Amino acid sequence: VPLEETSIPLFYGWFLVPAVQEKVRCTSMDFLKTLDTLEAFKKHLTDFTGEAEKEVDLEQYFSANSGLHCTTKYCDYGKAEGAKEYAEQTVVKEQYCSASELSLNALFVTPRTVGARVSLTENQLTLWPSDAEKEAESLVPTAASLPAGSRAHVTLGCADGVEPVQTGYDLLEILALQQEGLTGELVEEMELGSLAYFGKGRWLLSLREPISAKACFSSYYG
Ligand code: ACK
Repeated sequence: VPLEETSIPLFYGWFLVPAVQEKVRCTSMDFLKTLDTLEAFKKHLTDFTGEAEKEVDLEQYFSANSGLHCTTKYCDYGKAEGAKEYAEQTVVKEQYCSASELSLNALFVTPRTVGARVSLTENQLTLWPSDAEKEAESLVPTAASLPAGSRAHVTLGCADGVEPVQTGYDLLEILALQQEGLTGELVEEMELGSLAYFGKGRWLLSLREPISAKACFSSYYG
């Protein structure tokens, strides 16, 4: 295989610096620990367990993700659509290895994934693939009508047998509901922010204070 064909990574993204990973992981643990003790959560427990009276320990339910990052472009070593074009963009080359502050403004939980929503700056959006939301259309029909960057997230954990790619779909699903005018059922003001329930086990915690996460734009080869 010629070198140039092997030089495209598995994915590009912003990689949180180690100290920030620790902070984000702790915040996420705190949230999960509290969420599964809330009466409102227990009321909708069957979303997670399928059975009425079973309990769930959310910290156990999700396997924590390591190497926290926000994917910009999944390339699959060049096999993904548009991978080569993305890698060749001047902005990608210019910003490669540069530091950036990601703003995490919400945490969300579904029976499949737990993640943090990332709100991208205009400069960060220059690295965002134009078809990232549209690509999710088969799973989230209205995804393409959401603003660019809507899918941006950090996967914090996945349930058994669930792939991390699901986290972005779960986020888009919640945002699509919001776009339709649903605000979610306001459940509770928590220390971290306000918690809303969107049905089918979908929970969104809008953070009172967004987490500013230092990250490096780079790539992962695996
Ligand atoms: O949590 P993530 O954003 O979801 O980070 C991982 C990373 O690439 C390595 O697997 C993401 N990923 C996997 N498949 C896709 C895909 N088809 N489209 C977008 N992102 C993907 C995954």
